[in-house]
Amino acid sequence: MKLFDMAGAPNPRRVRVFLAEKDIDIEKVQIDIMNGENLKSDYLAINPRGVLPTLQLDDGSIVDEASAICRYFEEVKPEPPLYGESAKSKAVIESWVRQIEGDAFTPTADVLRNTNPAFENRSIPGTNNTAQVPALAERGTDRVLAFYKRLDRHLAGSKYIASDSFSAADITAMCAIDFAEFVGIAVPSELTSLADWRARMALRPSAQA
Ligand SMILES: N[C@@H](CCC(=O)N[C@@H](CS)C(=O)NCC(=O)O)C(=O)O
Repeated sequence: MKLFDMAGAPNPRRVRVFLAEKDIDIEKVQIDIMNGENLKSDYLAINPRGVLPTLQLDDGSIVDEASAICRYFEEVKPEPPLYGESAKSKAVIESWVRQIEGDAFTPTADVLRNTNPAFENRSIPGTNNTAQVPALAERGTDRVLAFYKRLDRHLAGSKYIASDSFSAADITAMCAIDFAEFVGIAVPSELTSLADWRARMALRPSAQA
């Protein structure tokens, strides 16, 4: 089994943090998105979408999408549970993972990919040869900041995002917010519940993954 990964890339990091929390060690193959290695034929033969992360199982089959890969490992090694145990906690964690992907990850990627010259004609991840649309960057920042306000209100008095314990929702949000900061979207100082939660997450050893 191998994980196609790129150190520093935010979606692969979600899987690395998840594996660290589960104490699972697997082979990792580095693919450099910045020099377009993910769009070359060797990698496209593994994942025709040209995106990372990708998990290749021992039978050669592949799983992409960070959350789907994490769910595979949740099944293989259920402890500690990171996608919930009860019907309710599973549903709530899934809901938050999807919200964080849609309201933080995707709009942050829109900011980076529609402004940075390195992503000229690569405004959508993978093999899509798509021109940049600068207006999407402005919309992306607004969407992330609106989400931060909502998340801050939600976190007031809560230790974790989606359940009584640390979950895949916390991992997804930590990676999304660190990515947004890298792109230049800071957490506004008045959002103290979000900042406190973030500081606690950063103390977990898995945050270094
Ligand atoms: N929804 C996907 C997003 C995957 C994605 O966009 N990955 C980025 C790296 S963080 C990528 O592969 N980019 C390829 C490119 O820029 O061409 C997931 O959760 O895995």
